[in-house]
Amino acid sequence: MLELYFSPGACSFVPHVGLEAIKAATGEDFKPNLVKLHKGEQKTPEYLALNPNGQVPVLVVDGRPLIQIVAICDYLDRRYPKVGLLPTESWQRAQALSQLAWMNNTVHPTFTHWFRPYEFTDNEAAQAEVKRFAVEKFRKHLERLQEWSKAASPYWFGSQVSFHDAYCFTLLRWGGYAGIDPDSMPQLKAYVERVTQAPPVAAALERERVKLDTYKKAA
Ligand SMILES: N[C@@H](CCC(=O)N[C@@H](CS)C(=O)NCC(=O)O)C(=O)O
Repeated sequence: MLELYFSPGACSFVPHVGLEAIKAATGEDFKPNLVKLHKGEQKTPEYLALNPNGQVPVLVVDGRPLIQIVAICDYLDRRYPKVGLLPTESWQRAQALSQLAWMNNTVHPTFTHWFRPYEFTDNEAAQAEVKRFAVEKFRKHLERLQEWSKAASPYWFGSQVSFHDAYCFTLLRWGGYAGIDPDSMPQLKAYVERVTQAPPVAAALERERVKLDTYKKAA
């Protein structure tokens, strides 16, 4: 039995899409467990017993918790190899995990510097500077994703939508909150819009009730 602890719009969208793809391809269902991050549900003793980092996502497999997106994605792909979530050839697979790791350990934390600058310094003036600096770095990371996304046909790995597609959606969507106009990345935006049409992504979006467009144009 598989369970996913997730929060709408958070990085847990990445395994959420993977689980929907597995459900569509194999019929194996999962139990979605909503975690309200804004209410601090990720810091309760019960939740910390699942993930001592107090974060989503957590994948629970027959009662055993697995944390960290890269590990969760690797596990799901190995458990359901026929779904084709990650390449099987050794070099291509290593490259795929390298890209996923970079999204998770670099692009994502750069956004966290903008979103939660108080996690990095308790000096309020320094927090404003951290935010300013982070958003420019984040834009550069999105530009690299845009370059990579040009090879997506129609998705990152071809016909099967996967984790990388879901991460690109999440990161471009977060950029809107930070004031990055998705129209300034037209190829990345067109690719991500295509991704939202894939049935596993549409199913996860419907459950999370989130939309790509978070950018507020200046009046
Ligand atoms: N490296 C972690 C990142 C997880 C993460 O940053 N989760 C965020 C949501 S995107 C979270 O739960 N934040 C709530 C908090 O830190 O209180 C992973 O791959 O699981």
